[in-house]
Amino acid sequence: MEDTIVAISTPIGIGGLAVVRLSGKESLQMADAVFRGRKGKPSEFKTLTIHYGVIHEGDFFIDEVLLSIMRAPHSYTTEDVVEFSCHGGMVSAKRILDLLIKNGARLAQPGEFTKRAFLNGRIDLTQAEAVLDIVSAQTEGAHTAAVAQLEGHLYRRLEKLYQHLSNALAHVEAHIDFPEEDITPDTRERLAEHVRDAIGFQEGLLRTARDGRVLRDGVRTIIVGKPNVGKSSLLNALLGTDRAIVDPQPGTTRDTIEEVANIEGLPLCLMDTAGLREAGEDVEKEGMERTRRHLQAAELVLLVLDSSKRLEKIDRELLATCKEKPLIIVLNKMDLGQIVDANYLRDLTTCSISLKTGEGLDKLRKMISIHLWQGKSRESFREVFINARHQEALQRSRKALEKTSQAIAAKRSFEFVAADMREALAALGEITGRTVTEDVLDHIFSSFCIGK
Ligand SMILES: Nc1nc2c(ncn2[C@@H]2O[C@H](COP(=O)(O)OP(=O)(O)OP(=O)(O)O)[C@@H](O)[C@H]2O)c(=O)[nH]1
Ligand SMILES: [Mg+2]
Repeated sequence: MEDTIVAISTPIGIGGLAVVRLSGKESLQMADAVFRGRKGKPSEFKTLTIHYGVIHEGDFFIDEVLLSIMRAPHSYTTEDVVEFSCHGGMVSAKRILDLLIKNGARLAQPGEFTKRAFLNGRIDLTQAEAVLDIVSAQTEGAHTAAVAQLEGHLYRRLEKLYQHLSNALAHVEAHIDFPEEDITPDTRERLAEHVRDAIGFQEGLLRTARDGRVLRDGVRTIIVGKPNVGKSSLLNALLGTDRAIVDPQPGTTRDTIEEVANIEGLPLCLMDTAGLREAGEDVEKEGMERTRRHLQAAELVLLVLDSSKRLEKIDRELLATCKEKPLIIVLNKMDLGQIVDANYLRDLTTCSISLKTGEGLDKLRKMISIHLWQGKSRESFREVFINARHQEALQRSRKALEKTSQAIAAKRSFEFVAADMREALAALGEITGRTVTEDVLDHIFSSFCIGK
């Protein structure tokens, strides 16, 4: 990491402030070249201090800034870091960036600051991923979980497991190296127990994958029903905005609308669809086809029925289709009376609401949140939740440990046992970044934005 990197760390657009971040050996000298303050030069400033001044190119004044100095090793990357807080908008930050590049800095790649923090040993890979989770979090739940991961909750659990297994491996290797020493009869037994404990530990982590997906990606939820039953009204009510057009005319929604709603701190990826009816014009048919396709991919279905009317054939058909999915039946328009055939819906999860008066909406939110989070409290957001990459590596590691178990039980030689254990450890090491290839790193950091 010889070169000094620079990037704009705030989104480009109209706003009060923007931040340009510079990291590397030459940061302070480069700041000296472009910054003019009342007293002193950046290379003389103490660490963790802020300084008012201007950025200039020769006699040409570019912008007023506040300079933050973070000297190595106590900085985001552990290198010398200088941050320029300048005016927001499209131009100020860009001109400072260009000026620093002119002075020898290199434009940072996506995620390169965080990658340096990892390569310099300040954080592990799960913490680097947590940074990405924090900036892409859409709800409080996702954010809280990401912050806990950045604090090292997941890292510490994985390290404990890693240490436990590598201690066991050290014993096995000692037996391989000194075969003349007697293997006490309980050696295999104790080893088998250690491996079983480790598998149990892995399974505990693997069980968090589903909730991790809910927090990070949300649950794909589709709103379906006949035309005019109140699907778009439901979307708007759950979002808390007038996103979709609501109209007394049936067939209002033609295109699918997708938005993320926040249900008690959890993200729900909501999709409003065209109303389904039996036959119709070609345009409508296309809408219905699309709805059916989306229905297939959905993880939760909100089927809206008009509770003031009797069920029609299309309602029954929809019920039959949706029953295969996690389903909540929303009996809307309860303000107009309850005529719907309740007996027919007996064994299903239903919720009576009126989107006109707002009655029942809180209860529906609660029902959805129970589906998403099984009624656990908000405290649980701080627990450990693995992501898809962790899950894949953990599954590989568990497989290797199962092989280890079998090798021990079959009384195979310790060489075989050790080989399986090393495989399990290598897969575990990939999660925290102990043993990681350049490809994996590139893959992780390429999904970051520039400036992170
Ligand atoms: N009385 C009453 N009217 C409602 C209620 N919910 C929605 N409506 C009305 O029903 C009509 C249709 O609502 P939408 O939300 O557009 O229904 P939709 O299912 O999206 O309709 P399409 O997009 O045409 O399929 C509108 O006039 C709403 O104001 C309710 O709970 N009670
Ligand atoms: Mg609609």
